[in-house]
Amino acid sequence: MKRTPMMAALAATLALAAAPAMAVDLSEQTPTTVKVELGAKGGDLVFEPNRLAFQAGKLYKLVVENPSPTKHYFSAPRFASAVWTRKVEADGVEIKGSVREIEVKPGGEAEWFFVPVKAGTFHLECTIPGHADAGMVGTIRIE
Ligand SMILES: [Cu+2]
Repeated sequence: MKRTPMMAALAATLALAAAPAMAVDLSEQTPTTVKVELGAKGGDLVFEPNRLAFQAGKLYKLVVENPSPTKHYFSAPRFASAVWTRKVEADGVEIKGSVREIEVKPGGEAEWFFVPVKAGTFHLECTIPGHADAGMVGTIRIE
């Protein structure tokens, strides 16, 4: 059978459609950077922002900063188990594997690289006694 231009175009389209599935490596995407602050300079016990949203399947770099005078935790265990963690970087150290919560000292910063894998709404809080009650809570959504 003679190969018509239409068939060639169809073959090219099928090859294009198949290519992403064959080449996919979600961990090698360019990350989307999202920043969250733990506490405020003046000492307010808040997450800024206190609502975060991510899309499943995309690579993120979550920059967790602490501009406040005391240490805080970014604690969201259910969220942590709904993402695939590539690594966490802090102070020249790189940690691979799953993460449950991140402690950030005053003036400190950590970078959490992950790909959300499960949709849902998750609770975020600082686990230092009294901080969640004072308002250090948030919501994370994966869509
Ligand atoms: Cu706190």
